[in-house]
Amino acid sequence: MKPAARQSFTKHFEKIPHIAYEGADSDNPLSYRWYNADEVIAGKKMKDHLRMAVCYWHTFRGTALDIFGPGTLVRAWEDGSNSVDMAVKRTEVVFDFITRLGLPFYCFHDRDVAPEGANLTETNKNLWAVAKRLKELQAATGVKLLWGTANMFSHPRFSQGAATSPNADVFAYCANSVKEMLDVSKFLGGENYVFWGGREGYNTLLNTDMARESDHAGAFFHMAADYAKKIGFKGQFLIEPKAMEPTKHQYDFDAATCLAFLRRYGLEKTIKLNIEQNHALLAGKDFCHELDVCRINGVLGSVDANRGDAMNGWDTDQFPNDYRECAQAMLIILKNGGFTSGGLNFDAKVRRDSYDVEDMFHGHICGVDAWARGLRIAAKIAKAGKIDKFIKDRYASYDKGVGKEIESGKATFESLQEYILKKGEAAGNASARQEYLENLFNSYC
Ligand code: XLS
Ligand code: NI
Ligand code: NI
Repeated sequence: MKPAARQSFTKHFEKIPHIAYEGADSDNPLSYRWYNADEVIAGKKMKDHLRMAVCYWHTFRGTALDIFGPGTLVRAWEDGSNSVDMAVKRTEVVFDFITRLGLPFYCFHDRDVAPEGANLTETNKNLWAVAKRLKELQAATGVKLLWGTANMFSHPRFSQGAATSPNADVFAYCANSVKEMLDVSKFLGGENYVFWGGREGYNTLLNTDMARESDHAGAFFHMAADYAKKIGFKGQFLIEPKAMEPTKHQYDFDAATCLAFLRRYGLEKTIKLNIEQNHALLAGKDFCHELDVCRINGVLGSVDANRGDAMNGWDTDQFPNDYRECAQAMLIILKNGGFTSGGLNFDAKVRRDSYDVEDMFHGHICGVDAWARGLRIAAKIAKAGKIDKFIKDRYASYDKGVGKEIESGKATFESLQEYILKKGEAAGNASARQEYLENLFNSYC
């Protein structure tokens, strides 16, 4: 870590050391047991494989309010106002936190960093006032912006959607939001720009013209792409699928649904996907299924690294802790050639009764180590090559004879009928060996 990153901007984390790698046997809960940023694994430093980011909203704007009661997290640095002054002061706490964790990136929505003003002109001005301070802090610490985004779901004006709202003024309002945030993301060197659908969806077809809403969303993305090109913003556009919550039918249900949308509007070369573990669960899919759908379609962009609870149907946004799932995910990411512009963003929050600043650190340390351990395991599995070989061998019948003719496009129904009639019956299937493979996978953990 560069010496500059050791500086403390605030006194709020005085009792917390800079989190260092101490190895698997350490009994210090404020240390990394698996994440050793500069250690080379599978040809690359761990920090460059994982590209981990702190998210501004949960960790610095969340108060843990829920529908049954108000927030419970009282942070000493907050003065209770939602002023620009407070917004600027808060940035120093954020960077103090990130540098103590030694992570290379952060992510934010426009409204996380700066409040709305009395009118839209003032709102835009507020955003730029804070962005200037963020740029100084990035330069002082070396922390970079993984992605920027705009919050187009909290304010009541977005209650019927953003670019898919039936109200054209809301569409225009959102054009301003994304335009400003693209400018800010460029200003801060953001490596990606994320669109999570927010309230883009519907609750009943009795009031919804799905075709028009879909066309409006397609037009919105084209305008965003045109503007990014115009200003020379080089960051990767990402859509973050989510199946439900807040609306019943979210338009970006899952990876496959997003792909169909991108292809319908000719956006498949412009936009990749940001896959969130918890959102995959809400779609009734495995996280790794969603990642692999992206990989085989060339749209694996980035990951919101959190975890949901398989027993309930909402976005619990917990810190990831299942290193075996992280290992399987890392296998897919490695197969994809690793991240390019993307990374792992901890879109996760501490529980409502985890009141202390220490808990913010424990949550992140747990997530960082789960993924770091997953990377170590995945690298071992990839190097051994046994699982890859098993999968390759399973399809060996397509490497020769009739299978090869099918894959090369030479076969027809007639040629195949002639072949199989002569044979009279298909060759017997080999065992798929799931139990053997699950045991083999565990042996690397
Ligand atoms: C909400 C989403 C959101 C996006 C950013 O469920 O996960 O936090 O990541 O808008
Ligand atoms: Ni997310
Ligand atoms: Ni989410």
